Amino acid sequence: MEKTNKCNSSFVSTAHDVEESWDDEFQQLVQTFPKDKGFTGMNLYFFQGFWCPSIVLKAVISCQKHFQAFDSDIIIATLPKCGTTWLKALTFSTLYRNQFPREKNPLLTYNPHSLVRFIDYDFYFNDTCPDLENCTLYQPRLFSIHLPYASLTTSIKDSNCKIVYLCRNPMDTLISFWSFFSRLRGEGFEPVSLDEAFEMFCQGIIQFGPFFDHVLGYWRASQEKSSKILFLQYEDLKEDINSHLKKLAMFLGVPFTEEEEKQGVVEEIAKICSFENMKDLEVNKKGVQTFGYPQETFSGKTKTFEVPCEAFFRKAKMGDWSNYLTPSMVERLEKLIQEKLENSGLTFKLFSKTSKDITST
Ligand code: PAP
Repeated sequence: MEKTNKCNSSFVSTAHDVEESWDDEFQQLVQTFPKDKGFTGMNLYFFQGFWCPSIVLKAVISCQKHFQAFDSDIIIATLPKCGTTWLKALTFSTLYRNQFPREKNPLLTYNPHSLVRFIDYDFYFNDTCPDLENCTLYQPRLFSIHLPYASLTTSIKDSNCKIVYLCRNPMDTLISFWSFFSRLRGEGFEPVSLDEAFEMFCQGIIQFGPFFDHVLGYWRASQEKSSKILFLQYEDLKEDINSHLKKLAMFLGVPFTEEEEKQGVVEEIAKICSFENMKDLEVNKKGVQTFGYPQETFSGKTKTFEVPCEAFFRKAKMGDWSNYLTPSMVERLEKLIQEKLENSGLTFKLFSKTSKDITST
């Protein structure tokens, strides 16, 4: 196992500060929610059937009260560590491709999290009711969210806005989660063992989890409303990015023209958004991503937190879990996958040397 490098981030300490800043009324409300430390160093509160990280609990409640979706909006929905950064890059580059010169894709100079902002972690982080009419640089508005389907605002569910959902097999998601937060916990926080993280993951105690509830919520909704929700899997994108980019463009209502296909636009977007390209960009090697939308429009309330951009680019390998999980962990998780996905029609590709792909029974 490689040595875990610690990197400085204000993620975990900001979560503690946010909790300290809650007023009495909110503290009282929160006391009614079950609470768990989770394995990331941030308190999780069980709220509306999912584990909400304390850092965004208030923002989530504000967003549920006030966010108004437009019919033209596009919303990227994911569980953390399932490929959010990649999907942001792909969707941004596809949707807005005719709004900037081909050789000047903003992804070359900005981290995808700056170009596609989170509704909860950014816009509602400092403001209970921000003006989001013209909050994005390009049109239509493109947002990102980690909330489970059941907790989306009714305006997202009932309007004609579109949702692109990306999931990833649970074993790689767990390892990515654990590695990310092992790096970000930083000074003053005890490292969490993989055993502990594994146990909590199996019990469903992860940010915005349980994992299977999140995935199945969007899976079932996408089965019912296929023109509203595009359900994608990380492993499928890894296996054939070009055909999935075409599918994405079609879903977004901006299909690639024959001329664009001839000119290699699809391959160009795939290449710019590839892990190999993105992790080597100066901005992603040296930059720091600030969440909490620190723009001037929200001046006066500028609580933000930072994550070094390089933390979003680790290995991007399918089946990396086989370098970490013990055979008994694998057996337990395989059983859980079978149990949870039974009769759902959903399957995960696990990609390991030892384990077969899991299919639902
Ligand atoms: P986030 O929730 O913190 O935004 P997210 O982007 O969802 O993280 O997931 C990070 C994972 O996507 C990392 O996986 P790993 O830990 O197994 O390596 C990261 O390496 C991977 N990733 C980031 N960018 C890309 C990309 N362009 N293509 C494929 N995978 C990527």
